[in-house]
Amino acid sequence: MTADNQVRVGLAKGDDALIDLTAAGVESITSILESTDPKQYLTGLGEQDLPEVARDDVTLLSPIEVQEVWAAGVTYLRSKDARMEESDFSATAYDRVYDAPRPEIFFKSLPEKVVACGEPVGIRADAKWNVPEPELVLMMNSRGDIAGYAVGNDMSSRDIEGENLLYLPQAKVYHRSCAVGPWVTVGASEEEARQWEISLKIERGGEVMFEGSVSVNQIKRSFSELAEFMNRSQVFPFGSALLTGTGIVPGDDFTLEEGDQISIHISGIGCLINSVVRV
Ligand code: DO4
Ligand code: MG
Repeated sequence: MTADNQVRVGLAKGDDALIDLTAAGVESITSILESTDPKQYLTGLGEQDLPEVARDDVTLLSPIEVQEVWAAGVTYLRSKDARMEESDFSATAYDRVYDAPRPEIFFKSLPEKVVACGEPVGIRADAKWNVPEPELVLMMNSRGDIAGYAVGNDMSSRDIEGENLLYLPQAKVYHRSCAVGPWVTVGASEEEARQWEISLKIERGGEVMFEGSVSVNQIKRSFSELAEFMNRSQVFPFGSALLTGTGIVPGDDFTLEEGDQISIHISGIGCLINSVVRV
């Protein structure tokens, strides 16, 4: 969004500038993801003589425009182990789904509720144990093809999920519980994306409270498998976004507090930064 509140579609040019694709008639990120070859389409647009704007002069909105947001779970060993430990009586559910042919996939957010880079994410007022879940996001088009990638945060209330697995929607879906940003990266194959590193840093009053990282390659399931299940018996007329699960879980003594800053970096994409607010 520009300084005068106009919503426009931009293509990154280096680290400091954006090419104004709206000037070329591009109406949405969704339309780019719907094209047959988003990378080729953007390369062609990048070669046109279009106006540019400094990155510092715009506010990045979430790249989720009209897509339903879903999330896969227990796709990394670390997530399975942490959840089995926190769980009261449903520990075996995680073990079973980790090894089952069908992945866990759950609804996470309506598009208009997704938080952008720079906006606060929420921790529930009635939860005592809250963590961010840094996850690679598959941006799929209406044909179910993976057309791009983004950085996601599947905010979770561990005490609510741990008390009873039937409380999962409350642990996962609440005000400001999902962030996606800072933009969409196109053109990477699954093989390339699996070489990326996801890292998480949580700061409180300038002090680092937690740092961790995981290779995307540690994900148990293939992206095509997740995309196939996501689109089974489903119709997504505008495409969809799928968070692919977390492989980083802070130690059991850690919970987020209001005012914390969460930075999630994925090496092939960029950094999603959000502060924390109690909701
Ligand atoms: O099984 C509950 C949620 C799992 C999840 O969100 C994850 O593994 O990232
Ligand atoms: Mg998750």
